[in-house]
Amino acid sequence: MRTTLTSILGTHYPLIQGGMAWVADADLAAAVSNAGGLGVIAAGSMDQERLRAEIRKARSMTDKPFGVNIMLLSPHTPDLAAVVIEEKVPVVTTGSGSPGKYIEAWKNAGIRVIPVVASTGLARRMESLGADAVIAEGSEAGGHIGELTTMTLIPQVVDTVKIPVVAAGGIADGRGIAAVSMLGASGVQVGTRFLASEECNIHPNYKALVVKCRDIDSRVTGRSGGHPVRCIRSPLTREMTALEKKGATFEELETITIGSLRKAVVDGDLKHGSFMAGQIAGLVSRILPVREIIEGMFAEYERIISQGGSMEWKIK
Ligand code: TUI
Repeated sequence: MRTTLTSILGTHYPLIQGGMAWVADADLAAAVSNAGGLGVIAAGSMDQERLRAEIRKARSMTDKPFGVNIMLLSPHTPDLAAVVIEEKVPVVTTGSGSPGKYIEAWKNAGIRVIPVVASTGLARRMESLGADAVIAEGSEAGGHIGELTTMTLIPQVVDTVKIPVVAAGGIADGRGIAAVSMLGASGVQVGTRFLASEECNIHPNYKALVVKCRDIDSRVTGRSGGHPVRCIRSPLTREMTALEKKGATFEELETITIGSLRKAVVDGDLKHGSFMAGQIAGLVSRILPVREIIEGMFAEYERIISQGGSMEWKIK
């Protein structure tokens, strides 16, 4: 494929892997890049030396471009922002805030900057500061989410900015790619689908939960503290919901959420872990190699659009 986004990214497919904190390491990023997407190392759980090591490891595993995701709530953000420049990372994605103060330095270093936005306002701001594209992420997504759904956010962002819009939230197969292409998206970001990949290093308990969870098994907690987070329902989400109903303070909530993503990813702790995943996890039923996931998605997309994407495509 050759599209505006593939030329910005230097990839075969217009696909970016979600920058999932604690999850997306060099192994996953290199696998996605080798399969023709843009693999992304998530710096959210790392300090600068750990990030540098992961970048160098990914370089040893692929000669294709890959990116780094900077999660802006991280206390290490200023140091991590410098590492991507020092290590000459070709693409940076960001999440959970505005990367405004870093964009100029990244652009001066020749880095392609693609922030995640959850509103038209931030999309417009990012375009005016020189972002190469934006990832518009709907609230179907896993982890930290905004208010608007993918279906409503994408067309509004597409009408707000001239730069390419990458759709995220709820996309895990070729139907999802076809759908957001109709809304004007120039590409997709996929996270949850890669949780159930062979190359993803999360604990087997986490993968098993993603594979077995149903459409209705997703919960959003943390709204009271201003950082809503979507996870697969668990004893932790139940406790969070109960505490929030009682009007618990941010500090009270923090005592059970601190370290909970690590407990899910590293320890597979079914009681205390937060198993972040998008609503589309209900559709994910098989652990596959990354290459099969990506090739399968785009083969299905091609099949749909070759029939004109008509409303009858499924009906024989
Ligand atoms: O960042 C994500 N997803 C994440 S980050 C993460 S680690 C974490 N864990 C617990 C609490 C908070 C974070 C897990 N999942 N997705 C991208 C994303 N960005 N979603 C929503 C946003 C966002 C929201 C508000 C971006 C900007 C924003 O406002 C910025 C502004 O200044 O307007």
